[in-house]
Amino acid sequence: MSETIFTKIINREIDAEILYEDEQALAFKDINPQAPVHFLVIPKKAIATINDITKQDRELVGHLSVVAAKVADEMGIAEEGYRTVMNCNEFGGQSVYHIHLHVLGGKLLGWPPYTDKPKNLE
Ligand code: DGP
Repeated sequence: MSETIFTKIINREIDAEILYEDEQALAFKDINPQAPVHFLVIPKKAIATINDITKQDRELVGHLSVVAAKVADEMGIAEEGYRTVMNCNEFGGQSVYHIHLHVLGGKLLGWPPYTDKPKNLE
């Protein structure tokens, strides 16, 4: 798999506003926030998409949610609530091919996420 911008953030080759780090994961602010609080939680292991997650990654992927909740609490959004999203491939809106959990909060969020309602769902 080719290296993504997130590997460069892990390796401190480019800057990011890092909120949390441990041996397995990193959390940092999204460069293009879609909510008052928007950060990403990534595994240090480079896994391209959700489709590439293996059974061996189960604990690691679960750990991302543990980190998300811890940082959400530290950012003051835990009680009111927030959303976690992991996009997959083109239709899921994925642009960086290193899995990442978006954590969005600080405001009442809308649902559903698409803007053009599919015809079969009108
Ligand atoms: P996705 O579309 O789900 O693959 O989300 C990728 C997110 O990554 C997007 O919300 C913007 C963020 N992002 C892309 N490049 C950078 C970067 O260099 N630094 C930071 N902090 N975030 C980035």
